[in-house]
Amino acid sequence: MYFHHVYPAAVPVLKQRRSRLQHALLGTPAVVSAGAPPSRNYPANLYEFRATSHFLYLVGIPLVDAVLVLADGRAELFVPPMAPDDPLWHGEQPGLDEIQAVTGVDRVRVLPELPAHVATLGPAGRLPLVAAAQRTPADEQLIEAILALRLCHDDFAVHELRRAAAVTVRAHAAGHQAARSGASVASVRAAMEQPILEADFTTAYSSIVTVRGEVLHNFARSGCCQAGELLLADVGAESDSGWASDVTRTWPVSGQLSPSQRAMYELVLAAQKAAIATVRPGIRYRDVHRTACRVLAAGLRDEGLLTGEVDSLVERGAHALFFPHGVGHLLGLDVHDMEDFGDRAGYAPGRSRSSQFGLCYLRLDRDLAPGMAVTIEPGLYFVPAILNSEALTAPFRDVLRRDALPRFADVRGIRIEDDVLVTASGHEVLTAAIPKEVADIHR
Ligand SMILES: [Mn+2]
Repeated sequence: MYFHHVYPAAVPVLKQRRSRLQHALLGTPAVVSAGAPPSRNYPANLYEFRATSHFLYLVGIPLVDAVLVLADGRAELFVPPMAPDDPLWHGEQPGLDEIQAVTGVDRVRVLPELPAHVATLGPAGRLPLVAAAQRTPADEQLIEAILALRLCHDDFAVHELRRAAAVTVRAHAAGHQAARSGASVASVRAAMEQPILEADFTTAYSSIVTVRGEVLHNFARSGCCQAGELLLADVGAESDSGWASDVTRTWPVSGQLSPSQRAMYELVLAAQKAAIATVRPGIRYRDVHRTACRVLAAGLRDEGLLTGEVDSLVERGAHALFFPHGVGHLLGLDVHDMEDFGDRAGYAPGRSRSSQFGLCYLRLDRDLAPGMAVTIEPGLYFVPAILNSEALTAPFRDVLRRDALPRFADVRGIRIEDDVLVTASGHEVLTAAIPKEVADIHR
């Protein structure tokens, strides 16, 4: 039971979040657990602790094994009792009164008192989610209330997203510097994560740093950057209060894009800018995705990789041969915010995923509203697993120009990703300070 990050300024925010949640729950109690770090093979060696996002949202600090109980308009926090040798191993521990002061809860108690307290309450909603088969109406009510609360970020959350973005700017500047011919891929990753660690932040997800960008989730970091290759870096910081950023850039190792790389890079950039330009309150996110798809399909046709009419190519999903994923997702305390709720976070009631290849990987289809944060991350990839697949390419035999593929052999994968906040009048790119124009990624 210990913590080292304290945000006294956040207490009114935390109180407001808890009271808004209780208001939405209409008297149904809620029990929200922080969780505990998993061990690495034996109990004394633990992975770094990261409290559950719902707990962080409501309590503000990561308290191992703690449980928040909201009931009858009160917030009570249950924490593990201090072990006699805790100060020996972990230093002086905060007292219950100190935890109460920094979280603003009504009362802090020790964990052994939790069962008796919960027994006095009616059926409570529980988080983290229990298995679907065990879910009660109170659990469902809590999911809906949390969703309504966390979809649109309050000012403090936006402040934290900006802090995460600011450190991510430094990480990408370091990465662009380090991505040179002969540098190991691992050293580029190290250069990018250094500013994140220096800020006492962590990465919001496992960094993807690779010269094989066509492997979408490539966590292998072996090998060296060679002149002529593109280095794709998908690296985002998580602030010390748990808020995420998620940014991808693609750089030419030599400092100059080849003509084929430049054509594809400019196309991805155009698609990204067009998609970002549509972000405003009320727009349906699937239409943001479609905007990117249309730009990409038109460009792929102009470059001789596809033939046919753009609307038809997009309708049929031909662009997905080269852009197989969705244009982005919700961003918040989780890099894919609230995906612990599955598609209930990303998909509005009554909407569900398409079965069409490409569109089936779209993680978000809500009408955007002020305070939502999303990523916009189109890409173009030459994926053997797609282009060599009879099942995936057969429907497009009439529009896919295989004869043009060899010209783009040095492209592999390009993605450009920024974090975008929906504002009352439109949008703000939180990560706009990270260069992406061709002139700025060249050196
Ligand atoms: Mn992303």
